[in-house]
Amino acid sequence: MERYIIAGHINPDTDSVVSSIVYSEFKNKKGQKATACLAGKLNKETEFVLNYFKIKKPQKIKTLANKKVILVDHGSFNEAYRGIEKAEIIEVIDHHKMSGLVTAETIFYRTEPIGSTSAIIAKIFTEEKIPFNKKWAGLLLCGIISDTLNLTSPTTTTCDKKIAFELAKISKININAIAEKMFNAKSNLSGKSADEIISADYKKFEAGKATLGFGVCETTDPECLFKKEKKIIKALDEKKTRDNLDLIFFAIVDILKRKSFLYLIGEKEKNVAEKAFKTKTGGNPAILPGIVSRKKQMLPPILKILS
Ligand SMILES: [Mn+2]
Repeated sequence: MERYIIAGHINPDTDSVVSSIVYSEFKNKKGQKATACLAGKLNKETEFVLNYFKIKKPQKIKTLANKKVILVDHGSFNEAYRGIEKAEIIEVIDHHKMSGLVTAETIFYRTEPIGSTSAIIAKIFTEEKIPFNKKWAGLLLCGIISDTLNLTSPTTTTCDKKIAFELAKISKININAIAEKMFNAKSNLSGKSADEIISADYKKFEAGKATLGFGVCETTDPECLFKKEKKIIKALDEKKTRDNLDLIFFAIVDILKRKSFLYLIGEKEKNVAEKAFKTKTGGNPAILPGIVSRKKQMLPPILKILS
């Protein structure tokens, strides 16, 4: 029997990593061979989560080429690990907008407009009547907490909440307590360069004829980032050139005060942001009260202006 590789997106976050780990356990339970693979360096939050449950981090592989691959938490080549063009995609489980995945064969493709891939994985266990163990439940719970900012992001659905409470019961974990620990771990940026900070949670999008890059840093301590402002702006400038982008955005998301600081490094970015958020942005960064989600609140108005 051939082994499946289960891969999350590049610039991995907690949701993508725990989804790949727990889904590989599910596949193994179903008698299929599957291994989770790591699509990049773990962020500090994910490191904390894996340590907390004493789980080894997934192995890194050189390439997905010539492998049978299951994609979790993404469904586009843009965000996939290297070698995907030459891989055989078997299955996709995701909660992002569909963006141009082309396959040679019919595949299992599951996407739901909910707050996290982890919640979809939990649903699959329930549907297939596979019981969770405490660790798997705890891992998926952390994936939900991470993607939904502890069930507060506008991406959160009642389904995420219901599943999170069930997983908390099974894993015997206090949701708020572990969320605080995760967010503190995530906010520890010591030893990170400005380029690492803007690239850690970074995605590329096509909009009309434009290519844009959009980095986000969710934190409980924005002040620590403001101190690195000059270096961050320089790093954004360099990345824009290096990656051949038409526009680049970077948002610091204040998890506790529920607002964002959006860096606008050029006239193009300023014009688009002013129209998108219907605000005279004026200063740099532009302050966006109540806005915390790139996927649901920042990106859609920007893409609308550009297309
Ligand atoms: Mn996700």
